[in-house]
Amino acid sequence: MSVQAVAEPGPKHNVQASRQAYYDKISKYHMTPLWEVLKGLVTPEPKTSILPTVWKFSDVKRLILEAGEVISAEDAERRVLVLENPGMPGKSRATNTLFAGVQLIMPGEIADVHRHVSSAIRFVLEGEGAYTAVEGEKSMMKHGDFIITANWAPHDHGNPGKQPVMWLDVLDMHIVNHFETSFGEHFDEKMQNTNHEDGDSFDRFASGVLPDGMPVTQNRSPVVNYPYAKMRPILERLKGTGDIDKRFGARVRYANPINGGPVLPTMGAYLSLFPKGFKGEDYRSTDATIFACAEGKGKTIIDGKPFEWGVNDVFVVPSWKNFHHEPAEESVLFSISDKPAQQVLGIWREGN
Ligand code: 1HN
Repeated sequence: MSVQAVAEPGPKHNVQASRQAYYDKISKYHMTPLWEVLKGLVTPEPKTSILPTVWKFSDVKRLILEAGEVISAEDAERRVLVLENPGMPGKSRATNTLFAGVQLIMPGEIADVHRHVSSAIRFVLEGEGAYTAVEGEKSMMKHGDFIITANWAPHDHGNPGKQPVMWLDVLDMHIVNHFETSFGEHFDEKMQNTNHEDGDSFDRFASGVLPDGMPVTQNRSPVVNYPYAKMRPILERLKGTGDIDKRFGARVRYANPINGGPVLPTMGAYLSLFPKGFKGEDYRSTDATIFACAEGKGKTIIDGKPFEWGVNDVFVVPSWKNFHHEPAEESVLFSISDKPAQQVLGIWREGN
């Protein structure tokens, strides 16, 4: 039996040259070889360009108050300083999926009513006397309040008070834009009619009863404002009974009171209290997370490096980086991420 000789492969450069010629040829037909790009597409672990970053409120406040002198809320439409992750400059991203910014509204100003497909949340930083109007409720904003503006909900802001008011805006805009599903529109009037007073939706939907006959299928919370004054004593109760997670402290999850699910399908948020002396255990998860400090001061060790924070500072922990919190005194941190979106898609993971 004669054995056919196997052709010796040619010199390496010949192989490479002939492959390259082949790649050049197929590129004219808008094709490319998977074997050359596979390692960048399916990585053994999540890869991210997002860098751990802290925005100090002392800087944010000084600079946004300066913006108050160069542009009105009306001219700006929304007077917001975008918190840009230095790992993705020019992309208006705090994380790969979430927009974050700090908004200022000066006494006497209004920010006109509009709506868009992106859902937004506000976490109030400093100042009192301003309101946000969402779906007919005029909600007063106070430090630590967590306010949601769901997909397509008309919203406008105003400040009939005497102080500049600043808050953190987080939007799921980069998720919406990833799907190429962004719509937005303005209204003829500047402000929406509000016939629901401050606190209406919280009392109506988050008091252990629901308006009779209400459908219980809504995938986002009907509550507009989760006031800090109502959340803070709950953290105190958890602390009092020792319900303190080794990683997250005494933590509540902001919930949709209809079904216990997340407040929005795309974004979920928590409020954590860390007692004095708490030293967190390492944790990581695939949802890059934006934190804001409501009370206290301390540091978070991210990927082995310390990031210091104090009241109203905002910081980001990228996807799948180990981190733990080390408060220097009793502290409260708010956090928000795209965890609900990842979970519903079945791609969320955690570890340590
Ligand atoms: C927006 O509508 C608001 O309504 C804030 O206050 C920030 C960032 C991007 C796009 C729309 C608001 C925003 C935004």
